[in-house]
Amino acid sequence: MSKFDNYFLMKEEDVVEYIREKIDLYRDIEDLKCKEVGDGNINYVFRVYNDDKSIIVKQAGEHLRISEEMTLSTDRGRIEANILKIQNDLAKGYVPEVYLYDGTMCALVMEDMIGHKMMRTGLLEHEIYPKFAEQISDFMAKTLLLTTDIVMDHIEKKKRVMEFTNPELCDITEHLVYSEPFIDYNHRNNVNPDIMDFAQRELYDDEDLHVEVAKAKLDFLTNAQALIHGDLHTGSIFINKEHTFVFDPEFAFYGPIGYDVGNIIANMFFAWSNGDAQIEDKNKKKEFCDWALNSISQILDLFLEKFISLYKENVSDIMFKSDRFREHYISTVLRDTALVAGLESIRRTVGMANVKDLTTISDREKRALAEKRVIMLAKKYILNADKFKTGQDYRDAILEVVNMNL
Ligand code: SR1
Ligand code: MG
Repeated sequence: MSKFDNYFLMKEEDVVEYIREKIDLYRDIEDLKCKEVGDGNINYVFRVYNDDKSIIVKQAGEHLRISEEMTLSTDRGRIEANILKIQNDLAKGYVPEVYLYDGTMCALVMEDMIGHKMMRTGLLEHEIYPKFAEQISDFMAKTLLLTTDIVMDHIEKKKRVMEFTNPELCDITEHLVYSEPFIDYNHRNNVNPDIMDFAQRELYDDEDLHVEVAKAKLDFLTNAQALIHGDLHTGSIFINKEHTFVFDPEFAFYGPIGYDVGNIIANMFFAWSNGDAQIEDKNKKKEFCDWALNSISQILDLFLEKFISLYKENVSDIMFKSDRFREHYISTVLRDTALVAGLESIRRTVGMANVKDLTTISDREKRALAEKRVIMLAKKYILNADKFKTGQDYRDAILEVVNMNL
């Protein structure tokens, strides 16, 4: 009999005992300490460590951290453990290694990403990551294209779709990303009062926008295109100047490729907005904002280049080998990318789960301006999604919005 034979939500002292019991390498270590280090909306993340070693335990609670009223099945850790193993096979070195998934305690034990910092935290300190565009585009091209019907045996792919059916986490996204920011039916949007009238006019009252969002929502519900991360924002990345780790894929399921790519693009513009509003030194501001803007266009262009080359090397279905079909397929991925870049931008500005990049802008007027720009840019992405085909298209749209009188 063990204390860990039945589920309970662990405290720091329990986690030390848990690691000693479950991980051989830690069994006899006396001086282990533990600290809860999670700052996400959903789970509890513990670091167990001494001077030589450290390891991470992520435990799913029945209630979400962001809201005691929201509950979720604790099975989400299984999905996370399984996708991390697949992603490590497809894109070696970009995800932490999984040591154990314990379905009873709903705990995932994994590699500590030592020497890396949560990317959003680093971006809020206006750190620059020169290798990010290259590495994240590599990660996305490999993990996304190689899990599609273009490459996989179709029977194996359907088994994967079943394994990664993730209804409760998708339900969160369907409400928080694809619905509530446009119609606040659950009354849990967080809109900065300084932009309330603007949000009313540009988001709640814009029927054309609602129709495009509805089309995108149906695509999210039905397009089982690739095994996507499902929540690929800068809080799901640990990074340093040399290396990028992607983690926290509990929202993973078979969905549109553009969902991951669009999330990254939107979040890099949040970083730009924070730098533009918060950095006082002119040269430093230019350096950081230029890097963030260049990263957006490079991520898109590098992703496209890598995706096309992987497609040509790995396409397996005879009907998908034609150049004209490939071009059509990629144009749908690019359209979805722009749509999701818009949706993520809007929901992180006015929805339930805001981002610190915007909420920590200290000057009220600057914050309102940043939020209005994000919304106007997002509407461009959504209402003209077919036009966003290259990094330059994103760069042009951003510069247009930055020069608007809002
Ligand atoms: C209720 S959870 C809110 C958000 O946090 C997660 O990271 C996802 O982005 C989700 O939408
Ligand atoms: Mg998360």
